[in-house]
Amino acid sequence: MSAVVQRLERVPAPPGPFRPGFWRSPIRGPWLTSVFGLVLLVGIPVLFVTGALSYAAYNPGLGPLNDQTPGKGPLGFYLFDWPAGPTWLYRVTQGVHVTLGVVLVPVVLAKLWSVIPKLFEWPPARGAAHALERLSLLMLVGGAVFEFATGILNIQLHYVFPGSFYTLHFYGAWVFIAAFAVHVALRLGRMLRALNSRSLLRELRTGLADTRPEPPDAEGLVAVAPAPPTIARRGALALVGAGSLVLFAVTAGQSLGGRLRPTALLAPHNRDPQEGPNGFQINKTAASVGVSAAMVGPDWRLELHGAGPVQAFTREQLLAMGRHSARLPIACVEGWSTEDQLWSGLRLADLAALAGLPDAASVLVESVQPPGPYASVVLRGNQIREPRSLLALHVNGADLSLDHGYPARVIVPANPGVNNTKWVRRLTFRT
Ligand SMILES: Nc1nc2c(c(=O)[nH]1)N[C@H]1C(S)=C(S)[C@@H](COP(=O)(O)O)O[C@H]1N2
Ligand SMILES: [Mo]
Repeated sequence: MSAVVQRLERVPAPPGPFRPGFWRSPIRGPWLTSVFGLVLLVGIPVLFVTGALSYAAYNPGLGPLNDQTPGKGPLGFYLFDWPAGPTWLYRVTQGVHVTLGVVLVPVVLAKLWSVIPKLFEWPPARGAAHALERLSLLMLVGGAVFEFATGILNIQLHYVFPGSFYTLHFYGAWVFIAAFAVHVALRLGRMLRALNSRSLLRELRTGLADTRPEPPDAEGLVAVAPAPPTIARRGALALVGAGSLVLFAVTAGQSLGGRLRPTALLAPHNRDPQEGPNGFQINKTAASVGVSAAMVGPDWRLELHGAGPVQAFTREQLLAMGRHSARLPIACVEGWSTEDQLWSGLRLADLAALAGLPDAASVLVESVQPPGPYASVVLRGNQIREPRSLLALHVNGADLSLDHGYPARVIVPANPGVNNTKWVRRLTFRT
């Protein structure tokens, strides 16, 4: 190793970005890098925790149906029974996850810009420790780019990696957070010193004319031959902050709802479809997943499996069995959510009792939809017992529309949207 390193050190740096004089921004330096770093130091753990919570909310303990992630084994160590309430729980955790992820994009880009000379360090490795450190940075940068890119592609292009997004994003998150933890452990002291080296308030009062480079640093972030400044540090901070603010303004409405909903220009489900009781976001229309009106016509039956013989009910029979109501939102893994809608139908708990398993530990919910993603899910005992968990037949006083799951759909408090199966045809309760 050391022989290789010695030989490399004698090789002159290739021209271009590997040469010390190439990077000339006069504002690049440890202080600016640390300001962006501080924002990410707070933001990334929130992203990670809310993402990990979303994974728990999928109820992956219930077997391969809800959780397509193979061999997750040790990474699922923290899983717990996701609660069936408060009703807004998943709206909040996933709204924060997606909105914060979008809002941090300019900060991540600025942070990468601020350290870009390090990418072209010469020689590429000065020994084993340095090589290892650079490898961990590769995992850090690669992990960050991968996580942000897959997350954003998924919400914008609507499940671009059919079936595999979840797996990619999940494993990517663990690689990224491991590299992040190493990076923080190695750099925290340096970051705090750099932050203390200048006053933020003073920087905010310093205009272009008074902008000077930071003092030369051992890290090689500060330009050795700085160009005259074209933007002050406060200008750079304002640019990044404004970018984040604009992204927030055109995204957050999809989760906040109300009068802010139309402001969510970047949200794939911003377009509030129609007026009327069924006039709230539709994720997959019936047509888009191969569900036709004929499949849920007069021949439709709800099959109930449990302890006794299989029972089958027409919609009229279900309607005659009574009606319970609950105000619940739909909160999608993509981050958008609806206001509470008034759902009514039968309690899952009552259906479990009817199936002869009042203490059912789980229920397999199957849709008339052809087999594929989201055509079936498993719900847990605590979700079945929660009295606001419904097999809904009505929403906001009207029949469910075909796109919202007519003749019957599941709606459970705090459940990720993806587990609220539409066009239900069979419930299989199990102990
Ligand atoms: N059968 C079936 N149910 C489904 C889906 C689906 O594709 N097929 N999509 C799910 C997803 S991802 C969400 S967010 C919610 C959205 O419900 P909505 O379209 O009524 O708003 O339905 C869920 N139920
Ligand atoms: Mo969803």
